[in-house]
Amino acid sequence: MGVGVMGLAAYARSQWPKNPPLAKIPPLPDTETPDLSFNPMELLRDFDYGTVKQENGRLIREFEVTANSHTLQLNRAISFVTWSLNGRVPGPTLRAKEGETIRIIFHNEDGHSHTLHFHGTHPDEMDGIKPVLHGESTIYEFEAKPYGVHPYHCHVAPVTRHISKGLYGLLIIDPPESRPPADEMVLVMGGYDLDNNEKNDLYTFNGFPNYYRDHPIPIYQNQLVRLYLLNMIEYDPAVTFHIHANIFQVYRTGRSLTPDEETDVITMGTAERHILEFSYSDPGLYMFHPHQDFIAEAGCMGFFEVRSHQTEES
Ligand SMILES: [Cu+2]
Repeated sequence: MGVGVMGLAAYARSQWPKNPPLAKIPPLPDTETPDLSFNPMELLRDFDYGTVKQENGRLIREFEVTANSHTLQLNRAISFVTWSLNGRVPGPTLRAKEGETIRIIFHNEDGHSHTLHFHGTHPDEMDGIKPVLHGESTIYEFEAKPYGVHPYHCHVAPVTRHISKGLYGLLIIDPPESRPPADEMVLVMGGYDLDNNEKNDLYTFNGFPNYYRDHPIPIYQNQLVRLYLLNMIEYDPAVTFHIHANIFQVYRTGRSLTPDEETDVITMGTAERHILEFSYSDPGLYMFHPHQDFIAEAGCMGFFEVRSHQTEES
């Protein structure tokens, strides 16, 4: 296509409407919590589109991801040394368009060796299984395909430990024709094994136990929500995800443009991910959580706060 004429910045803009496309986002509540290293309310709708570059006539969408250690105050009593990516757990939600060349520059500033292994398709040398030592960097470069929702994670043994300490995130590859407008957000389910006994002690959506229980996610009544949902809980072979008082459409692995099923509870093994779509017709507070209630009660719990436009605008 005529990118040279169009200009790179214009090209990059033309690839996506502002996220979330055309959806109206409620004002975020005041979630000032100085003890938090990152804000899960912002992380929820934070998509990293990288930087578009042109090299020898090729367009490359480039991302930078840095691994490090990061102490998170998980609740009033418990702080825990995580392994983070760009200072957060989960790592950044990378986003590209199917068919683009993407380049991920990975820096390892942590004391242990780590990698980034991407799901999706790519040549073996880009598979992210060769450890990147402390202080070193590597480049993963491949064509973004197929469209869908793909997890990435560290693949250094013991992988369960490297994942459960926080080294994971999502790569969203958008289909050639964008999905319809929606309030788009990411929820990643994770577990923390605090005492190294290969059992999870706390569970989370987006890094902090019970964050969205204590700070419900504002959404608008009658507006489509598109949820990119990933299960990265290690040690428990599978969990479910359930939303209250509603039914959602499931696009399994994000690999279709029409729903595969509708339900209100979906079972997901470790690394399984889907797109769920729904909207609420009545304002109120609605819970979401895995239906393994011991997991929900150990931190994997949240609420949607459904607001009416009228209330908001009056
Ligand atoms: Cu690792």
